Parts: sequence; C-alpha cells; structure tokens
Amino acid sequence: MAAAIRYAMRHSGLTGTNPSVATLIVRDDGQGPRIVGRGITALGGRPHAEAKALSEAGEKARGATAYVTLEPCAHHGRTPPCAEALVAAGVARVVSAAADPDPRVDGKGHAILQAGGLAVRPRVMAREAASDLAPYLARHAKGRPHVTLKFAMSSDGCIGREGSGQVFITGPTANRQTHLVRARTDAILVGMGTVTEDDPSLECRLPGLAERSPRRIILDPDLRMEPGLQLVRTARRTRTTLVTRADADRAKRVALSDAGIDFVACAMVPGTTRVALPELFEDLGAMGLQSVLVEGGASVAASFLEAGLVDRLILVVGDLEIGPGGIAAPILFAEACERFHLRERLRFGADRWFEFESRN
Ligand code: AOF
Ligand code: ZN
Repeated sequence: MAAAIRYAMRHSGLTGTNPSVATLIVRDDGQGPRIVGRGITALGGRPHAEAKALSEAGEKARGATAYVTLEPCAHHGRTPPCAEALVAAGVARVVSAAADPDPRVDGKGHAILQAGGLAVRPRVMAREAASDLAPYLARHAKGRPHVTLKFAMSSDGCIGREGSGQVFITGPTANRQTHLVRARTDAILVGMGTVTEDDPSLECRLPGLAERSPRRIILDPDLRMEPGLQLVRTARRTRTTLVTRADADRAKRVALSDAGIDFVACAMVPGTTRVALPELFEDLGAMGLQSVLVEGGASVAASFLEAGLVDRLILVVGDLEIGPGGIAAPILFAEACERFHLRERLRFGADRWFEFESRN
C-alpha cells in the first residue's frame, strides 16, 4: 500500500476534480509477491486507475490481490464501475486505503466486491492515503477548496523586512520544491500588499512544468492592481483572478478585463478592510476549485489562520537572520506544533521544511 500511495502522488493535482488514485495488482506464484499490473488515474481524471492496472495484468489478475488507494468506484460514469471490473477480472482480494465520500460510491464499491465473493480489507494505511487525497476529501467534507498556507521564515522568526521588497530567505532547492507544490495546486492566492511589494509572477518555473502554473488569485478588494505589474502583463498566459468588491472602480475594471484578468466579487468582514474568507471559499468551491495555495503576505496568512481555513501548513525555516525591522511570521514553529499535527520534516541544504496537517 505504501508503494501504491507513493505512485498515486505522481498525478496529484493533475486529475481535475477526480482524485489521483493508484492500483497495484500483486500475485505470488511461489517466488514471493510480484506486481503484475499498475495503474494510476489518468491526467484529467479518466480512465480510472483500476482500468489501467487490470489491462496491464490481463489474465494474471485472476486470483491476485489488488491494492487500491481509494475504494473502487461503483457508478457508471464514462467508464463502467471499477468494482465490477475487479470482480469480472477474477481478482481474489482487494486491500483499500481511503473510503470514497462521493455519494455515488460511499461503501457501494466495497459492497459490490463482497457480493462478488472477493475478500475485502478496507482502511489499510488510510491516514497516509488521505493526506495526499486531502483536496478531494476536503471538497466533499467541507464544501470548499483545500487550503495550504506556505511561508518561509528566517531563523529569527520573520518573513521579510519592512520596506525592503522581497527578501530571499530560502535557497534554490527549497524554492524548487515550492514550485512543485504550485504545479500540483489549482490556484495560488496572495494579497495585494505582496503584489505591490514584490511584483511577483507566481508562476511555476520548473523546467517542463511551466504550463502547470496554477491560476493566480489576488485579494484586491479596492482594486489597486496596476497594468504595468507582472501579473497583468502575463494574464493572457496564466489565468489571473482578482477578488474585488462589487462597487470597485468600473473603468479600471474594464481596462484590466481587456488585459485578460477576470473577477470574483467578494463581501467584506463588517467594519474592516478584510475580505470575508469563508464566503469567498464557498464561492471558489462552487467554481470547481479543489485546492488553493496561500503564499502571502503576513496579514493574509494571519487571516487564514484566524478563520480556521488552513488544512495544511508548510513552514520553511532558513538560516538567514533578519534582525531589526523584521516582519514577524504569522505563526511560529512551537505554536504550529500545538495547533497542527506535524506530518513531515525535510531538509533542503540549510533549509528545514515542515508540513503540518490540520487536526480536524
Ligand atoms: C476509482 N478509481 O482511479 C478514481 C476514482 O467522473 P467519473 O466518472 O470519473 O467519477 C469521478 C469519481 O470517481 C470521483 O468522485 C471518485 O468517486 C471516483 N474516483 N475511482 O475507482 C480512480 N479516480
Ligand atoms: Zn472507477
């Protein structure tokens, strides 16, 4: 199952609203277990993993064990149900990890397998599988996109220096890892403060993955976006959405639309200058977005933490010291450990990369 979960990660974020699932078909003919078929949900979401693994295994599927990272589907979509295909192929045993909350499946996949006489062992490494399926599971459970908050922090707990634009806290390897996270997310979100300070492009710049740049979403309630900024200049190449109040400057809005920008209307938290995030995220979910990566700045990050909207927190700690004038990080390591579950720690040169998962 661990191998299947790793394999499924290959297409994570690249299968539309469908989760990236993997299937390994394993048999033991006396010389130890061997993988005779492997499949992963195709780019865009179809065909499903089981179809590919079964066709690779052919006759060898008979009597074999199938390891699936998600309960096999039970519905007739553009392809027949995977649970029926496993039965028809003569598979003897199915080991599955995560349960499928899609109401068209939700236990019915396992029921088809059992009725077909297969041995079923559900919930094996369910927690590990769920962490990669988190965007898909979040959309079903919470009705909004899965939110990852990521920021880099200096050794003295700062994310930048007042008035000095972008400060490079982390090194090239950690930066490339960030771009990989971008490539696997539907949208990347920042506040207008970050745009004015850094003039970022927010694109994925990994060789071969540039076309995987996610949609860019900018919290810009008062429409401060300027035509000369990178985001506007590249809007025809990478989709760019401004979250703006309905009563913002009309002429400016028209000019930005002409440059290829689109808009989502937002409500404000009463009596403040902040966007009402839970309402916005309900709308983004209804628009079909499954995952959003929040990348800055400090006050936007703090608002997401305050609203309880952070499902995954990525904290990258560099060994640079910022000193006086530093902008304090919205959350420090110790507090993150209290509020979240520390799932993974990695090291890229001098940079330490921590991934936390929400406890609910
Ligand atoms: C599987 N194997 O590899 C995946 C599954 O629109 P459809 O017909 O493709 O159905 C989408 C649903 O299929 C999705 O909500 C989830 O329940 C399931 N995904 N199931 O058996 C797979 N990706
Ligand atoms: Zn299926």
